[in-house]
Amino acid sequence: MTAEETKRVWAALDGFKIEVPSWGFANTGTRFGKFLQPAAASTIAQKFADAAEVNRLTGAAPTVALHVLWDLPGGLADVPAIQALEAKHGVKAGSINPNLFQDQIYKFGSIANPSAEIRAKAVQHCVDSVEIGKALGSKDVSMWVSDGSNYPGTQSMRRRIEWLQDSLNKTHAALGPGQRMLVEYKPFEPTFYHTDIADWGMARELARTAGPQAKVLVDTGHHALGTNIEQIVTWLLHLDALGGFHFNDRKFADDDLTLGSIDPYQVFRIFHEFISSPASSKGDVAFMIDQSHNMKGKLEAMVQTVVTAQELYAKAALVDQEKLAELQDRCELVAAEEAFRGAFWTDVRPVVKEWREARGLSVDPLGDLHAGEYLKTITAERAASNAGGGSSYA
Ligand code: PSV
Ligand code: MN
Ligand code: MN
Repeated sequence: MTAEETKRVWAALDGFKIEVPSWGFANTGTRFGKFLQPAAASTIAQKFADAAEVNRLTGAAPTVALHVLWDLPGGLADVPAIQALEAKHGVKAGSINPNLFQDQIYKFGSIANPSAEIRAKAVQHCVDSVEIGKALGSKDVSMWVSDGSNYPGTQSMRRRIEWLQDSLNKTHAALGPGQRMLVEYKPFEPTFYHTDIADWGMARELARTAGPQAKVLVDTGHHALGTNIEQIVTWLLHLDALGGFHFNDRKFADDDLTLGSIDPYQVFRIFHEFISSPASSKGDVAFMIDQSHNMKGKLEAMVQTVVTAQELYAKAALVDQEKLAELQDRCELVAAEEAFRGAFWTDVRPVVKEWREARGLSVDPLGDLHAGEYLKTITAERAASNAGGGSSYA
């Protein structure tokens, strides 16, 4: 690796931050049940402590995404407790995630429900989430709207567009000056016939009509298989409409597996589109993790994902943009492809290690997690409360 390349990778790593989700430290399951882990976090205090350990080991995860219903069940009244945890652990609250899918009233939808009364309740929850964000000084409210329908003809997709727009406009109107509303999309699940915000075009249009502080959130697991996600990312960057990512990996659907476990080349390609776009369009894009698969140890999985993200970002930073552009212009296909994936094939682990050393970080985050006291301590402390055993069928 040349000195210039090393410099580029170090600069990229210095600027690379990725948010961890509070729910990624907790026991989660599938439709079929939960397999409990002895070290999984149950309380928000435990989730903050785990997030702080990930940040200590990697130096790249200074914020933790919060899910309102799970982490602040008391709403605004819970803010002082969160602030105390921020002060104690040195990691900050990140994006605020309203919960629009769990309450019984949301059986037929939340902010796009045919009932004006239920829509109003859902919007109030979103506005409350905005207020929590304001109180915590956190920038993003991430809107994952699970609304949709399961059978053709049972709902008016057209009228639901109007309800969605109205609800998102109201939420946007509540935002403070530094805040943003991120609109996430997903083609399926929990509903299977139609989803109200099914793709990036719908999310972009809803964000555009809601106002200038609304942007699109791309979750890598929320696409049909084969979709060219990096092209969507490029379009959103071009439109100055990209607000952030939920990174994870999947084989089939929204599997929420650890980043790069199935297709690291795709993550590299996404990072490359980000890195190679003009500074003006990518100034404010939030990198977040949305993973919650339940087989790997939660903390190990999170450290593994952050480390993988750093390594893939370093690889993307290695691409010689000038050279690549010249080869593309001359349509030298094989040379261009090799210049591109040559960066992907490069083993960046030594240079990332050097960077970790120079920054006073752990040079082997996963190894240190295993060797250190933290994981042992929380495993012993939490084992009893995690020993209940999940039901076979949820
Ligand atoms: C459900 O699909 C989901 O995974 C969405 O991606 C949200 O971002 C996440 O849950 C948290 O609500
Ligand atoms: Mn997501
Ligand atoms: Mn998802």
